Amino acid sequence: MDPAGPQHEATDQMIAKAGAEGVPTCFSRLAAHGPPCAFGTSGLCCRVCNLGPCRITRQRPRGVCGADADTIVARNLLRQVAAGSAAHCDHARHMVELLRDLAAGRAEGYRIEDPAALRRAGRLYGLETERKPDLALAGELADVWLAEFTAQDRPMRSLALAPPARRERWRAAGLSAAGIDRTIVEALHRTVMGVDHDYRHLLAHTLRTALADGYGGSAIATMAGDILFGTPRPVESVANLGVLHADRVNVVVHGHNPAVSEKIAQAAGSPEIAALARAAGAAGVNLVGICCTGHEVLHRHGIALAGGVLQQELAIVTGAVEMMITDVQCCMPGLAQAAAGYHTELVTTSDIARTEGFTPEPFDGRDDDGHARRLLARAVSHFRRREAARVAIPSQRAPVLAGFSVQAIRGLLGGSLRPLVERLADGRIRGVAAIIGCSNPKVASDRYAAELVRGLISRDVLVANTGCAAAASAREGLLSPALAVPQAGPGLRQLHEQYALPPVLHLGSCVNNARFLELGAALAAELDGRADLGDLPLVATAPEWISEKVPAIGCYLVASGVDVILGQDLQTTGSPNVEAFLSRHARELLGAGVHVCLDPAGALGRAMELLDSRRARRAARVSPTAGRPTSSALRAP
Ligand code: SF4
Ligand code: MSK
Repeated sequence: MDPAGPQHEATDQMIAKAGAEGVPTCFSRLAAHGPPCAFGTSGLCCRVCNLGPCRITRQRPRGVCGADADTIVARNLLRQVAAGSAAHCDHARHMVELLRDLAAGRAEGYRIEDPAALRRAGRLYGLETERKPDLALAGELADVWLAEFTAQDRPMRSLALAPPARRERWRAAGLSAAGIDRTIVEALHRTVMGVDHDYRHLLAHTLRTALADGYGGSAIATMAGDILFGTPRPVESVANLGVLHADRVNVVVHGHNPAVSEKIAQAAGSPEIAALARAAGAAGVNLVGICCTGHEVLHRHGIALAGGVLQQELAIVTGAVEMMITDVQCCMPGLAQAAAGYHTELVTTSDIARTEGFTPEPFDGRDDDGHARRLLARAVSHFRRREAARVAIPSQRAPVLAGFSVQAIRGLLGGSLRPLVERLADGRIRGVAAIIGCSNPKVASDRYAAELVRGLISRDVLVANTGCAAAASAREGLLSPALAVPQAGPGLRQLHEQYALPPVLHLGSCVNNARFLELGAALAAELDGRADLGDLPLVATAPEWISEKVPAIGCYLVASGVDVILGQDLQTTGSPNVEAFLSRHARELLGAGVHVCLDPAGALGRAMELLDSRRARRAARVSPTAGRPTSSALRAP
């Protein structure tokens, strides 16, 4: 099966180079695989016990145990969401453990980079924050967060990050998640053969598990990252494969955990490493990022972004990468086959991630600075082994303005979200759309995301971008205000003119989708204090998805009252009942549902319909004669 259409130019050049040099990539492996299995695609394959595996057909509507399509599809989705949530939550655990170790004096070389973020988070959990040294507060907060993993009989305290009206909806629907670990363990228990077979019951736990991700794992990882490494502020940089340099030692950081990449970034800027690089005949060391680790160093340090998940192997195919330093998630094992064709050393820095062909170099909080310097020195030593004749770096690179945390947005708007709320109320801005998720070689990568983002901003919808979808926008120049503003509608142009808030906001990595929840909650609070995310003109789209983390994100957004439009089906098409639950029943229960629009024009139309109907609903509920302030009436334009 061929990728469905042309990839972006730089990506296409490297796919062609890989083909000419006989280097396998996910693109060539996809072609070799042919169409994917229809049972897997529709969710109708069950392999949770050894009576099977069972595949459901019209002739065989039940598995050997008697499970029907609804049970099997719902069970598979819950397992997917549990796995995706576990990835975000374990990432959060690592960040919290680092914070705890720092407070206890056991994390050499780390510090509280942003004390204001520490105090902000402490206040959210009701801690006394004013008369306490930073490290004491960090220790207390780490304990509170660790208890979010182990809570047994009470809901997670982090659910209080959502507006009160939303929490009441979860309570009424029985969706308030208990501790993260309990919720995810229960998801696996329920889906073992012979436990939970009611698809509605399974799907309710799917939403509960996703909430443990959104308000637990993703929000905690985001807050802890800001405390330890700084809350992002707008920073200029560049993106695409053209950020690699032919005359420098190129080092790529890749994965999701910001702790290691922070240390690598600090070491890469040291005079000692620069001197080593010069001695090796290079002009210096060029550090760039891929995937969400790339977003972490982009939005805190302005380090260039080479690409998203689909560019990881292609960066190596340039022949100009001396070392790729990976941590966790989305680091393809196929990197080893790509690197075998060049001089690139692959390194894994996480104790839980091992891949043949990767050198294990676990960072453990002891001498991480020294460890980072030693790794970079080794990367420099590989420079002499580079084959100059095989180096081909695409020229494409686009300017980027990244780093729009909610605090940064509020800062640009003069200290309050009121200017944005007023514009949402009077229709100058028609909504806020999160464009999130992966890039998938099965579809025409970037086209969907770019067309949708362009369409949204031209209709005065502010876009919040994360993960590989943000990398796609970056490649298209849509994260550059200079290039995006002329494509925006009058409302967004005026917002930029007055407040320097661009039409497309880079919110960061996958766990930073929690910033979209934070923005929604802050807008709701600014609106009238009783508002819910479901009352706001918010929508989310995942144009393409690969990782199980994306169904988890989609489910916590829906549970939060944000409609989610997917550019590709979930693996649930084998059960019309499951699909109806996610699209219609979820809407009755939570005010939002899952929609699938396979083409960007359809997605744009649906997004505008959803945003405008939310505005009309709010306007109908809050009539001017009721004496409410007009700014709280979200009118359709
Ligand atoms: Fe088949 Fe049931 Fe076992 Fe699934 S749990 S593999 S449907 S017998
Ligand atoms: S990196 S989860 S491929 S967005 Fe967060 Fe990209 Fe998807 Fe990984």
